[in-house]
Amino acid sequence: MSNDTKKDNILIVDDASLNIEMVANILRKEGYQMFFARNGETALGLTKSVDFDLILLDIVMPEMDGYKVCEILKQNTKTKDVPVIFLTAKTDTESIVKGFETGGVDYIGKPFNPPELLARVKTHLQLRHAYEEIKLLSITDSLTGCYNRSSISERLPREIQRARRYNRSLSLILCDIDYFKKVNDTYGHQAGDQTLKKFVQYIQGMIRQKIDWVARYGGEEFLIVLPETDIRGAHCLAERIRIYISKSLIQVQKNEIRITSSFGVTGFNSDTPHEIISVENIIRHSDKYLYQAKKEGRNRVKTGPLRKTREFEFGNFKKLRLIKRSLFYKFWNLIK
Ligand code: GH3
Ligand code: MG
Repeated sequence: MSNDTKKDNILIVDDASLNIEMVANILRKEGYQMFFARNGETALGLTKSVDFDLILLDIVMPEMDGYKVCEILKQNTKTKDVPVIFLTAKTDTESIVKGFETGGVDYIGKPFNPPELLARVKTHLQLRHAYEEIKLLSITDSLTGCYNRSSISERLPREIQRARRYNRSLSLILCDIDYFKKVNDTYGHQAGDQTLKKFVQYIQGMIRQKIDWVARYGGEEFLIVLPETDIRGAHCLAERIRIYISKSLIQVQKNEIRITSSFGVTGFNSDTPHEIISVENIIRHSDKYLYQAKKEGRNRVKTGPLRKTREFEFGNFKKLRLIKRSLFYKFWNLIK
């Protein structure tokens, strides 16, 4: 099982109810949550409402055989990673190879050998959970637990495309902790890390679970994506987060750290011309508004709509400051 609270969901598909019963009897003792289907269509229907961890699939069934069911499962994003083990009396090489080719991970020969069936099921569940963990790690920021930068490029285009296609609104908040360098300098890097973690926890606690999401954009810069939200709503949320953060005392060891943060908010709705809705434009605008918030004194929210922009109008606010800094050092070296 993946953890103590969640039972693994196993789907058993076989047109012979006796076979279903035999498999269920073998697996029942392990405490799995079991679901049954007597044909491919019912099985595919069940996958729409239940998240399965493993599917045991008979090959020879009337109408839709197991190969076909497996092919359909592998074409669907929701089910493509669910391991399928074929239950089959056909153990000739050709049938076995065909099973692997359609996306099966293993096969169990009929008549069933209970210890073997159980061992194969357990092994594939373990592999499935290891795979899920690796997948999760690859999209998560290890320090704060929110999405990492690379998952922005994976998720954001999809999110924007969906909103654009269905004429829905979507907003983006880019936020950055003010004078964060001072936190590190005053309390140490570890305290800085704890502060970052807390900052994300506060944000996570204020957004809609499973709809909105947060990703680490850079060091102490985070992106909040708000589907189905216009910029007025996003502005209100950013303002609420800003106030909450500025009033909170972050307890790290014996220190109480107070921080403020700045926010750049933008987004689009059904009235926004489609040609200006793009990942680059929306990020560029949130960056521009964040830059304004910083320039006007920090600890504030700056919001504006998406506009048609020319490339040179905006730069990344971090980059601009780095350029400023390096120019300063060059100048300093000259006059030294
Ligand atoms: P501003 O108000 O202009 O944003 O000032 P700032 O000091 O927050 O910005 P600056 O870009 O000058 O410094 C950001 C600092 O964030 C410097 C960097 O060491 C720190 N930082 C980035 N990532 C991490 C991290 O993972 N942990 C810790 N502790 N510090 C980090
Ligand atoms: Mg900062």
